[in-house]
Amino acid sequence: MSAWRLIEDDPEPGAGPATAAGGDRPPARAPRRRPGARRLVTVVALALLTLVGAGGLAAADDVAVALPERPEGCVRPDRTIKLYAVELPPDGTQVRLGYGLTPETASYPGPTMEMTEGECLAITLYNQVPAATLEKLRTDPTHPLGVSLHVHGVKYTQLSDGTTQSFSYVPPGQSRTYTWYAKKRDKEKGTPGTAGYWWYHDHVVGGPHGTQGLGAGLFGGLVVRRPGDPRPDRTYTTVFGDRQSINLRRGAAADTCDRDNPQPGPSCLVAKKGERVEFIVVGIGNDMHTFHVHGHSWADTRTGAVTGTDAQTDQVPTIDNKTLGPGDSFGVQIVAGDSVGPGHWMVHCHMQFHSDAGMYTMLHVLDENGNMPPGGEHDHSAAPAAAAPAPAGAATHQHN
Ligand SMILES: [Cu+2]
Repeated sequence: MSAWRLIEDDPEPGAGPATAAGGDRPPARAPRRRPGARRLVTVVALALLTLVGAGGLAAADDVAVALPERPEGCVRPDRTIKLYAVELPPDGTQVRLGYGLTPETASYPGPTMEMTEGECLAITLYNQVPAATLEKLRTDPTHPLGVSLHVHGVKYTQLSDGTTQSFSYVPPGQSRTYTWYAKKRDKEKGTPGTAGYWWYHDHVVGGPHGTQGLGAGLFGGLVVRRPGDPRPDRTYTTVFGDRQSINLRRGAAADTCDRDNPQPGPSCLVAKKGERVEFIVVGIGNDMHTFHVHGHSWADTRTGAVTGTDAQTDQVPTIDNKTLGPGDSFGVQIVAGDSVGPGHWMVHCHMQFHSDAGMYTMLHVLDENGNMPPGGEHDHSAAPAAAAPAPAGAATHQHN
């Protein structure tokens, strides 16, 4: 009875006559056992089940439009964004990919997305990564070539899932529009809102889970706010990953701030004293990490801020270190240099063998005028990843 059973019953090639499901396959989907073809059947079968479940048998002719394009509550997008997936200059032999609001500004992490609860966002993703590059990253020769946009935390329909299993990916040279909906809390149903700190990533490059796309840089942060949430002056996305990496960098490469003219970016965390600095913290890969900032602490609430009486705020822990597993994300807001002043404040994973291997960077807190006071110099020479023996070209960057 189950649609899944239908797929599992599909015989091996040459094992017997084609099932009804097999006979439905378009000829263009050959060879027969190609995973995509099986998935098409799954999608159609699920759509049929959905119709049946909804008492919609009379609408059998409309199977093709059974899946909604947008989540309930999103009548039409409030805003549209163009996003490009491109190949970046390689790091040694390591392929690098990035998302950008323009092809020229692509980076890893990709641009930070910001939404407000109740908002519906349409993002058109243009795949400009050469097919040859995607082929190089492919771990299974039958896996389709493409990139995608898969998001955590907000609502989307299956058409915006960003997987090969649901055909919601983008082949080379093509584009696709994904719709995200930042649902509000529904007090009647008792369902929560989507305000919080999330992330988005590829789910297709290399294999069905996008492991190669993630390792190459196709990820970015998302924050969903509620009206009235405290607004940060600066937002940084820090993605903690395998090989002791922060944003796929480690040791000296994780902190490339120009001492005289620091430009905020993925490898330069800088703020002036008194600015509210927001971190979107994300875990990728296979390892556990912790997020720790020297000299600063925060309330472990959705926004990092506390309001209310002392008795109420005593219910909220104040922390300066938080555990992060693969796929987890959370947000932190601190006031830079609050009561501790300017300086070079370390941001690192507190698993000791990770920090020892270079899993650290710096939050450079300047004074109110944007200068680092005398005496604030710090020593770059202690970068152990550069000092320790390492494979050629692997001294400071993550390599898969
Ligand atoms: Cu770690």
